[in-house]
Parts: sequence; structure tokens; C-alpha cells
Amino acid sequence: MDSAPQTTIPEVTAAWQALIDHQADIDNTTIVDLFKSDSNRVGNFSAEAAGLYLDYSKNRANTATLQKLLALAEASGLQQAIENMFTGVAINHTEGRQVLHTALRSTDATPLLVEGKNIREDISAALAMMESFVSKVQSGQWQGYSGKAITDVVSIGIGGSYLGPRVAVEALRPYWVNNIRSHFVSNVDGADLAYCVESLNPETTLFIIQSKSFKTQETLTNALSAKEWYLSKGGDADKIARHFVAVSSNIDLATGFGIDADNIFPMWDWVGGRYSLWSAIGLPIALQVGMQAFRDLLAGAEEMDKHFRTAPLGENLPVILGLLGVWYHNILGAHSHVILPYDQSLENLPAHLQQVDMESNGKSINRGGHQVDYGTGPIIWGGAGTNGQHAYHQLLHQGTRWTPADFILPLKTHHKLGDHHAMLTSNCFAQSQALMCGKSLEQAKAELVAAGMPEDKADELAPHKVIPGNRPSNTILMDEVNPKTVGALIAMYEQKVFVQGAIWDLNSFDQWGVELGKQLSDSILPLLKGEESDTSSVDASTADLVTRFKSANQ
Ligand code: G6Q
Repeated sequence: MDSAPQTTIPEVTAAWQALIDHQADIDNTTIVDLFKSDSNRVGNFSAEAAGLYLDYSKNRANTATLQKLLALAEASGLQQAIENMFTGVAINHTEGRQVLHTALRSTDATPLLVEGKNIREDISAALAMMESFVSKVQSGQWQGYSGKAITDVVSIGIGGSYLGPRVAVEALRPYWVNNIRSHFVSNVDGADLAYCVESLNPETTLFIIQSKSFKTQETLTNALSAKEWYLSKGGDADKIARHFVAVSSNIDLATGFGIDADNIFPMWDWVGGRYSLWSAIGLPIALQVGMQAFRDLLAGAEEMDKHFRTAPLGENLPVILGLLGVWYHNILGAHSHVILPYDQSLENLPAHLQQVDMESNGKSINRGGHQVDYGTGPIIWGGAGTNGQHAYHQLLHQGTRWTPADFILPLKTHHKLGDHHAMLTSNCFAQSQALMCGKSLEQAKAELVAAGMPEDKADELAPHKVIPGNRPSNTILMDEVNPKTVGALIAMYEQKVFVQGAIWDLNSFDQWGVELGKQLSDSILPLLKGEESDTSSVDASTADLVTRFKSANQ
């Protein structure tokens, strides 16, 4: 399945074939040898944009590989696809929608029309609404029912209405304003809300209900329970509007829930959930770091967008990352991709990118509605270094499966604590080096003998210490983690996903699998709650599980 597509476009077929033919050249060499044969490999295999530096020299690719990948991008119409997105062609054709999250972070004043309306005006108005609200909350002018200023902001949302804002808030901790603390509740497991509110005071707590559709079961359930908590703790029912605001495109349902129409921040169909942190869904970010920092986040993303739209494909960060992924997943046979931020504040970035990537390109039907015969979206996983080194890096170094890796590192830290940052950095650099260079049997044995082990014992142990090496990685450096670099970083990955979706001929902007979960979750609930008893509509295994749940909860 992880093979090259069979297409009807001759140029695309030829480009894939050229890559297939080229595989043997790369299989017969190593990354280390590629360095030996190109004295300027780092210069030739690096690029810079929007405050990010990408070193992609530690990849299983040479100049010919890149040329062939770029030929594939051109044959696949990537440049036109990029233009189509930015200019508002309805590329999310299965939902009949334009894909315009890039407009949310654009300062371009050229009118951009959705159904005849210039959305630049809507975006400016939403930012102004956010600005006014943030200023009132941060200054203490927005008061809770007893006249006290807000100290705690609880965002209730899930998926795209949760991950992006949470990651940005965490990443930007050095920019937090002192008088606000952010909290996030997403899981319908009651523990999530219960643990969150246990130390909060209803007088000074503001809930933001974040739901584009205002129909998501988990979010609505948590929102209702939050309202019950507020009332049960003495919250004034008449002043609920001071404690509950919403971000949604569904005004009727949000007002129906009891949110004051004046306190509903807008969302639009032309913004996909996983691409929505740049919209009012980013309100928790703005409340926590201030509106200027939020605008800087948008500015960093805009800079990356401009680079993506205008830089030649061969110097284009998202294009290079996307094409290398295609090379690994369709030609060389990798199955997953690991994201390794060496920065504690970016700990949850892999979770957000996992959604952006896997929900966008986890598809097996092409844009024309046909089953694909090639691999598409890889499994995305990862976590913060150095923690992963004491866990899953074992598999990265010696497992039978090899996984392309992205190391992400800020050169400067906000926390100058002894040698911590130099140690973090040395670990980051050492890991990509070890993945590339590995350790041969001879080296392993020599080390053991040098440490005093007898030859025969060293012969026995050495094979276990062999590290195959030749495992590829990118290193992405930024000067420091700040609003602009975080904006650029997330936008870079969004656009990388776009590149791969274009090559794989997918609609990266629908999510029917996620919709299925939403549809099915409602059908079993009445059985668990005892509102229905006839289990004939479900399979025998599910019926048994329902019975076990009910007997445990009598
Ligand atoms: C994102 C997905 C999905 C969505 C959540 C929340 O692209 O569509 O993760 O964001 O299901 O949806 P609501 O915002 O409508 O509650």
C-alpha cells in the first residue's frame, strides 16, 4: 500500500516512476557517505524562513532525489493547488467549502469573497471584538457576579477547538500576563472538569465554550456541568453572562445554551477546526498572553504563508518537508513520522500536529472519489526531548521499523538555569547524529574490549550494541520560542500537510471519520443510561459490554 500512485496523468506517472527507479541509488549509499561526497551538503540541504532554520542534510536524499521530488510536485500541480487555497477556491469540495484559515493571519487588504461577502471585514471585526474583551478581562473591568475581576479562564472544547489553543498557551508561558490563569477541559470523562474546577472560585472564573458547531457531545456536556458547578457554588443565575462566553458559528444553539448573543465570538465554515487557533478559537491564547502577542503569533504564521506561497519550491520549507515525507512513505517504506521538540513548553506540539496531519491526510479516497492504491497520511507521534530518549528512542535507534524524525530546538532559552540548555541541546544534536551514524559491530566490540572485557565476551555482547544508523531526520531551529516563531512553526506544519495532501490527491479539509464518531456516540448512550433496553441493534460483544457497565453502575 505504501507505494507510488497509479494515476492517469502521464507526467505524474513519469515523476513517480523516476523516484522508484532512483530508490536503488539511495539504498546503495548512506547518509554518512552522502556527506562525504558533498563538501557543502549542509549548505545545499538547508533553508530558512520566518525565523526558522531547517537543516535537512541528515536525510536519505541527494540532489537528484530532490530534483525528482520537485518534478513530482510540479507535475502534481502543487503551485496551482497553493494558489487555489489562498485565493478561495472551494477546495474542500466534499463539504462545498473554501479553505481560508490563511486569511485569519493575513494583513493583505485585497477583498476576499465568501458568498459575495468580503471576509477581511469579518476577520477585522472579530479581532476587534477579541481585543476589546481581552482588554476588559485583563484590566479587571470585566467583573464576575460579585464585582471581582476574572482570575481563571476555563476553555471547554475538544479536537480542533482545544489542541491548538492549548499548545500555544503552553508554548508562550514566558509571555503570560500575571493576573490570568488558563485551564483547558476537553475530555467528557468527568475527572477532567472536576479536577479543573476543584480549586477555582466561581466569582472569578470565566468559561469559554469553544465549539464551531455547538453540537459536540463532549463539549456541551462539559459546558452544562460547568454551569451546574457555577450555580451550585453560589454563582448568580442572573449574571451568568459574565461567566460564560462562547466561540461558535452556531449562534442559535449558543444562545439557546444561555450565552448572551453579545458574547458569542464568531467562527466560520471556511475555517476547519484543526486550523482554527488563528480565529476567535484563539481567545484563550489572547487572554493569557495579551492581544499584541496574539497578533505576533498571527504575524509569524503570515510570514510563513508568504514564504510558502512565493518561495521557489526547492527553497520552500513546507514543500521540502512534505516532499521528503512522500519520499519516505511512498518509496522507501516508512510508516510513521516522529516529532521531537527539545523544549518543555512545546511538549504537546506533537499532539496538535498529530491532529493536523492525521485528520487531514488520514484518507483513502482521492479527490475524484476513488479508492487510492498508495499510502497516504503517516502515523504522527512524538513528545518532548529529552524525556523520549529514556523511552521510545530505543525503537528509533534499534527497532526493525525506522522512523523519520523532526528535531525542534530553540537556540536560546527563557530559563537560564545552570547548564540545562546546553545539556538539552547536546542531547538533541547527539540524537540526530546517532540516528545517522549508528554504531558498527567493530566499534561496539572495540568499546567493550577497551573497557576491559575479554574478547570472547565482547564478541557475544557486541551485536546487541550495534546501532544500524542511516536513519533520517530534520533539525528545525528557532532563535527562541516566542509568539512569532510559534506561529511560523505551526503554520509550517499546516502547509507541509497541505503539500502532501496535494501530492496524494486528497481533500485534506474534511473529516468524515471524525463525524462518524460523533454520530455513533449518541446511539449507545440510551442503553447505558437505561432509557432503552433492547440491545438487538448492537452486536453481541457491545451488548455484553453494555450489560457489564450497567451491572457495575446499578
Ligand atoms: C477538526 C475536527 C474536530 C473538531 C472537534 C470539535 O478539524 O473537525 O477535531 O474540531 O470535533 O468540533 P466543534 O468545534 O464543532 O465542537
